[in-house]
Parts: sequence; structure tokens; C-alpha cells
Amino acid sequence: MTERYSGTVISGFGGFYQVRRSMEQVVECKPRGRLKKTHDKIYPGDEVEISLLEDGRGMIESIGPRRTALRRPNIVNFDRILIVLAWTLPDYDLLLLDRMLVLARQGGVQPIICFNKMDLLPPEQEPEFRAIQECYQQAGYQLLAVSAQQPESIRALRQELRGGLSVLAGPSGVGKSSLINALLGREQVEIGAVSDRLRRGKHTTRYATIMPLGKTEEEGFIADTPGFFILDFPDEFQPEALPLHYPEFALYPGCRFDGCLHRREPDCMVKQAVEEEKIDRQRYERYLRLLEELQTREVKYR
Ligand SMILES: Nc1nc2c(ncn2[C@@H]2O[C@H](COP(=O)(O)OP(=O)(O)OP(=O)(O)O)[C@@H](O)[C@H]2O)c(=O)[nH]1
Ligand SMILES: [Mg+2]
Ligand SMILES: [Zn+2]
Repeated sequence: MTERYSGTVISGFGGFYQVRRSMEQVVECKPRGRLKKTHDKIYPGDEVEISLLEDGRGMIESIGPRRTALRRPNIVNFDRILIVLAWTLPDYDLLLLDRMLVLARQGGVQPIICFNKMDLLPPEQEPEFRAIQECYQQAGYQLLAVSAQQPESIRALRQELRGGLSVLAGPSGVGKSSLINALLGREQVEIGAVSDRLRRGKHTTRYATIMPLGKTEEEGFIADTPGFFILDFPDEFQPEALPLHYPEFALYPGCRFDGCLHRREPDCMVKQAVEEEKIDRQRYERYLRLLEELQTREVKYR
């Protein structure tokens, strides 16, 4: 049997996968046909075994178990997710943020919120930003405020990303690729302008790519991913699962009903915490919107 080597898939495109064997060596690989039976797909982050062909390319022979997995963007075995949004251009959208937080937690980690383009925050909007910061910190999230154009904030960001694989995920145009170029100190990945008229990104990054943050593995890795505009809950996501992904709700246990959805049920501790302003009312109202979306969708399927 030919010798096998372990490696990590760093990107996949057009049926070929780039597999990193070491910091210095990346091998272009094709998967063995029989893998199609066991795995519907191979994703960036997958730990694989490869064999080498005579032309220097490789064959993916097997795929290891996945520790964490995200569907949008498609990436696995990450240690950290940064949900990136821009203060403006495109304008931040808290309903989309809440949706992304739920989906990231479902993927297996507690996400970190990262507001980019903070250089575009005018002084008169600072109270608005502080209210958001307070809301999410109170909910149990770490929130970073950065600008790809401000080196101090990039240094602070680099500290947060030390070790493991960090994924930057978020809408198109928020500056994920720009942050990566700033972190790496070179034009490693392509960036694209945001349309002034539509105030949206142009889907510049087409597929996820994992890159080393430094010269050694210990410094960690970062994944650039394609942005999105809309994000749906997967079909199998049940409404009952939604409140479990609001860390602040767990601080107010003791609802009368087990599995309380904190909607119209009597003696609901979460609703009481909202009344007492211990839980942010607007975030709670966004929760109700997402819950309703999940519930009406469910009725449709029955
Ligand atoms: N003012 C300002 N502009 C920024 C900042 N970060 C990125 N931009 C600009 O925002 C635009 C989009 O940046 P990208 O890095 O391509 O955004 P992206 O999130 O990678 O977008 P997709 O690849 O489409 O998902 C570019 O014109 C950048 O120059 C920032 O911190 N401040
Ligand atoms: Mg990009
Ligand atoms: Zn309740």
C-alpha cells in the first residue's frame, strides 16, 4: 500500500482540493471516488489522509471526524467564529446578526461579534453603538470594534485570534477580506468595492480559504469566506431550539412550563426579565420575529 500523509483541506474549487501537509507544503488533491459514498462533500478544515501521485499531486484517501461544522459558510473544524458586520456600507442589521449568532452556536462554538468599519462611526452615533455593545455584552457575547484601516485595532484583533482556526463570516462587503489583508500585512486576498447605490457588497470572495496567520502553527489560522445577504434556518431547525441559543435567557430560569418559548406563556421568567429591563427589549422582540418565522414555516410543512 502506498504511504499516506495527513493534512488539512484549505480550499476546494472545481473538484480539486488544496491540502496543507505542513506550513511549507500545499498539495493539490482529488478525492477517491469511493469517498462520495461516505461523505457528500469535503470542506475546508477537513482533516484528511492523502497519498501522493507521481506528478506531485495527491489523492484524498479518507476524511477524519468533524469537531465543529458550519453550513453557511461551509467550513469545519474551526475553533472560533467571528461574525463580522460593518457599522455602515452595508449598514449593520441586528436581526441578521441574531440569526447568525444562533446558527454559529448551532455549529458548535460561541461566536464573537466583530463590528468593522468603525472609522465610519460619526461621533453623534456613538451612543447608538454603545447601546448595541451593552445589549450583546449583557447577552453574554464578546464584541469587538475594529477598522481594517486602523492598525491599533488590527493588533488587538490579532491577539484575539491566536491559536486554532478562526473563521470570519458575515454579509458581503463588510470587510472580511480587508481584515485578513490587514492582519497578514499584505494583499493576500481580493477585496471589492461596495456599491454606493445598493449599499451592498459584490460577492468578491467566491470560496472559503484557510491561511496561516504567522510562520508557525501556534500563531493560528484564519479563514476568509464568501459573504451572503440572506440566511435561512436549515429545514430541520425546530422552533424549540431557538431559545436555547439565547445565552441571556438561561440567566432567568424557572418559567412555569418546561420548554417555555417565552412568548405568551404565563409565569415566564424571561418576559419578566424583559419587563424589568434585565434583557434588552429590542433583542427580545427580534427573538419573537425569528420564532414566528420558524413556527409559521413549520405549519407550512405539515
Ligand atoms: N472605511 C472602511 N472601509 C472598509 C473597511 N474594511 C473594508 N472596507 C471596504 O469595504 C469594501 C468591501 O471589503 P471586502 O474586504 O471586499 O469585503 P468582504 O466582506 O470580504 O466581502 P465579500 O468577499 O463580498 O463577502 C472595500 O471597498 C473595502 O475597502 C474599514 O474598516 N473601513
Ligand atoms: Mg471577501
Ligand atoms: Zn419563559
